Amino acid sequence: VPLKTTPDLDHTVRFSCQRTSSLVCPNQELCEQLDVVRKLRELEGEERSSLSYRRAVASIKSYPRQLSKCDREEIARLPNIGTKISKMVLEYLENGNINEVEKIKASERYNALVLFASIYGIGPSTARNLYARGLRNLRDLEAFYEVNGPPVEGIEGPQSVEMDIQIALGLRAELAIKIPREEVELIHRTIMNELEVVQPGCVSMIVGGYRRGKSESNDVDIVFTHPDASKAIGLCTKLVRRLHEQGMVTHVMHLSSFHAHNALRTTHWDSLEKSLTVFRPPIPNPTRRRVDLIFALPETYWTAVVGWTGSTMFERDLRSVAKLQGMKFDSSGITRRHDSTLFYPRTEKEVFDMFGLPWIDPTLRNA
Ligand code: TTP
Ligand code: MN
Ligand code: MN
Ligand code: MN
Repeated sequence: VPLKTTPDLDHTVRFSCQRTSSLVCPNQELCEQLDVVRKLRELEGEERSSLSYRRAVASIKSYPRQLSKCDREEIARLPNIGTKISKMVLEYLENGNINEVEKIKASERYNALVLFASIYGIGPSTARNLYARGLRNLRDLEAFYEVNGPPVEGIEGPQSVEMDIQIALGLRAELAIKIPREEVELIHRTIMNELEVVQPGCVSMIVGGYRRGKSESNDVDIVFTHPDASKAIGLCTKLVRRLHEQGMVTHVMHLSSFHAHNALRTTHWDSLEKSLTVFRPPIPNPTRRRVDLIFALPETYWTAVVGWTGSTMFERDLRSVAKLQGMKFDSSGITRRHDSTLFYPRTEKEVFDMFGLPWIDPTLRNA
């Protein structure tokens, strides 16, 4: 029986993990406009400013009705919106656009940085460096990284960030095509069938944007575990090898195994075993897809599910709420800071209960 989100959650609470945020909100276009500024600030490396916009957008996302220019008081009551951004909100409500946003969207620098950073492996600072070297478009990028066609297949994993970028750039046109829900489900079933061969009895869940209700995804995110911990360790590598042998995984962008991170927490696996892959569905005329495979030990399954369902903003605020309570939340578990006690919730709801948060349905975590 699906759990029901607490009705009428207060939209003025501080953290997005305490509120509901639907996929599309009544003030969608306003959110998209402000998000342009957020994105520019992020690309320019202005972390604090970018976070202010991210928080403001998230606040508006939770507002239940369409705002109008008469709603000054309502806007003032929204959390995380200061003078500057509230002026922009009013400008939008009065004119239907925001001057600063129009200027950003028209700028060559912004468009080039957005394009560069859309390639896996290129972050904001690399994007700025490329721009400073005079690069402006895809052809410039391909020439710079010496990409002329699809990358050589193999699952050894890239030896350098440059190789990651070469793979992502070589497959850019294909990987830019969005994945409809039915295909996400088909890919999940296909992978589970192969996993059953490698290790019978695994359980899994499709997470990420799909679970938040997106009609089209940029990739497929799947969290796996096996009820028997001894059978869960090392599975990721085995599965990826099997999928490669079957001609389904053509590239691995990143592979990491379980590893103890902090000497103080030697019993705890800080990092989940995961593989970020390029997957070729076994269908006629396949389009290659990005598929993220995340393996959790059984006790960390539910924190992995919550951590990989997102959204990024929801996760960030979940970590903030945990921190205020002297706890640390991440996908691989919950830790009490003062004595490093580990907590392993046995359901997804228990993760929320642990922090005194109301249950928020995955489709309402689109902060
Ligand atoms: P993504 O797959 O990057 O994003 P998404 O599924 O929300 O949307 P789409 O793929 O359609 O663009 O990340 C999935 C979730 O996993 C994200 O919401 C937060 C979490 N996550 C991490 O915890 N760590 C990471 O390094 C990444 C990339 C994501
Ligand atoms: Mn995703
Ligand atoms: Mn993404
Ligand atoms: Mn992903």
